[in-house]
Amino acid sequence: MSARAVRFYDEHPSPATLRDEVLQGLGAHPKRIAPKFFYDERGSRLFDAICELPEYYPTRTEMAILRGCAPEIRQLAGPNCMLIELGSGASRKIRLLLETLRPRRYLGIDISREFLLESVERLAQDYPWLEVHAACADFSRNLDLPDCHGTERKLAFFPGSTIGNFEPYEALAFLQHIRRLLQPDGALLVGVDLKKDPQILHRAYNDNQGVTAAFNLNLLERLRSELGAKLDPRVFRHRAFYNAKAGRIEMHLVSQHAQEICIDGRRFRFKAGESIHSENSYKYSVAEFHALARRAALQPVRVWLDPERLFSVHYLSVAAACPPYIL
Ligand code: AVJ
Repeated sequence: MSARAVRFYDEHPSPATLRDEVLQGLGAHPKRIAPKFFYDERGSRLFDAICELPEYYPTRTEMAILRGCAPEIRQLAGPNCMLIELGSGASRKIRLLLETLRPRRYLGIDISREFLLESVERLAQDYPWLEVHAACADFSRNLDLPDCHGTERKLAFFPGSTIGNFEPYEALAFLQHIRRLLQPDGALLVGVDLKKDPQILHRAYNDNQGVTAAFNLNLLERLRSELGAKLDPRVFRHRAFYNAKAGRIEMHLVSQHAQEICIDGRRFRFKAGESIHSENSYKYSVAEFHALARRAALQPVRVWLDPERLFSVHYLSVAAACPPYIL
């Protein structure tokens, strides 16, 4: 099969979006830039490298959970569904589901255009029986589906604890929105990182090889190459720590000394030690996430954990009652 088999919908945010959001974020107190901007092509590759790190447990743990629960998911979702993947990235996890679920249609949505295209083309080649669609979009802003669905049951897959990037109130709004898309009989399969010993969290975001640091610092390279920002990335350091009160990992780019950076003729002053807050990664207990899901009128049907209780995969359904074929 050729690459033409993929139906592609391009809603990639414009460079103006990046500029507007960055200028706004750097003008705020404290300074911040949203983590979705990590994922240019190099950032997506660095994130892939993070997923292979010994310290970064979420990816392999979620994969192991999915391998175990895929048959049950098939029972819950039934055959011939439409599988929608949010933040599909390298699309490795989805393969576990595709093989067991045998959906009719697949739609991958991601903000990283080249990366998305490459991976969905590989999917189309490897699964010739699958109708493959891809949409390049910022799903944190615009989650309207392209017009590529029929009446089949929709199963959305939101892996990797990307939901942890949202503030809890944003996560709630996001779940409410997904729920509308999945009506009337769809379900959401979502990977959520669990609260745990902060030491384990700390190691996962401060790896020995410095890949996470490179991933964080790549944001500054992006500001230079895409926005023509005048700044010296070497003046910034990666910092990640667990904020126990908020229940989240925070990543920052810390300015080592007082400086000014310049974008589009606008100057942003940094004090020594001042940072750009580049990511939050919220961690949820199972009970906390269930409460959030219920507030979005999503019904927790099943949750799977690994034996060490590092990570969780939730199956949440739109319909309040269990679908008849699993009774
Ligand atoms: C893609 C948001 C799930 O929070 O663990 C990995 C991103 N940042 N290392 C996470 C990330 C630093 C990741 N998510």
